[in-house]
Amino acid sequence: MRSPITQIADLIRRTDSFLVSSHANPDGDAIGSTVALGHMLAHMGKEFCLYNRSGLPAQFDWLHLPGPIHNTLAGCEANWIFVLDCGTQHRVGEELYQIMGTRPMANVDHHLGNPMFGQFNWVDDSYPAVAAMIADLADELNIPLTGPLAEAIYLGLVTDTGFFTFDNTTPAAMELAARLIRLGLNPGQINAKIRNQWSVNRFRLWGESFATTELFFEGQVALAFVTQGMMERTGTSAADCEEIVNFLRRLRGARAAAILREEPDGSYKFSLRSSGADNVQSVAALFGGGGHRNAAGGTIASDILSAKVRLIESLGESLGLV
Ligand SMILES: [Mn+2]
Repeated sequence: MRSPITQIADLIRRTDSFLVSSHANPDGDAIGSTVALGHMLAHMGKEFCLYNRSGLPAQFDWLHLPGPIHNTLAGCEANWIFVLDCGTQHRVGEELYQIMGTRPMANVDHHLGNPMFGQFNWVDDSYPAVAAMIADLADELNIPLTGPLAEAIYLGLVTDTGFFTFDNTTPAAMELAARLIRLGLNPGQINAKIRNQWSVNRFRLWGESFATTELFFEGQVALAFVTQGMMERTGTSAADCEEIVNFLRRLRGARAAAILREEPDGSYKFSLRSSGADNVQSVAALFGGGGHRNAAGGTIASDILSAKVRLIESLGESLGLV
């Protein structure tokens, strides 16, 4: 039995054109792995189309792209579809989801509970980031990890490990970073590009959201929320809410942090964070969501009050606090 990485390298060698995609509202790993695979396909002279339902968010506009990131599939022809960093297939957005049956698909992911929705599935939750999987694929294809390819891989690696602070900061993650630096990547320069991207509007939104912080179970669970009204008032969007939950987890004594974000339809998306053995993925799964043991999320279709109650009760039970 050949390893998944050998099989996927063979698939790339014998195929002419690709659609490379990831989840809507992309984070650094979604965009980084998309762009990195694009650079590799360009290096190999392949035809490809990069796609994200949300396009390229402004905070990533410093990336050197191998081609445009389309936010529509019009004109994107491809023999194979790559879906990167998607724990479930519907995260790619409606347009791509609708055509998923029409072409073979490679599912490359590191989320627990990925339902293996591709014709080809390379799913390995021991990887800290899909970008690290793409780096191994580059090695398999003898493509050097330098220049814009290295920057895209580093972006995915640092964002998914919380800049090497989460439990998924494995020796392999550090070794990959060391290799990229050894091959010429400048860590000070690229970290400034990745991190110093905030608008003053985002600061104002965060101020409003932090002001909603509540503690439960004697401070062991922290919860804050963001409403559509807050985003409208501050001129921000859902993308500006990312990371709030990571800061909430900094509260001393909090074992789990939760943020609820109102969607345009009035439902609430939630993100959960924990550390060590405290499993929030199992809580997210109760609401049909998913993710990793210490970082997970999903959607609750109810108003803020009942969404809060249901989430807090589930977290309390899961952490053995009730
Ligand atoms: Mn990821």
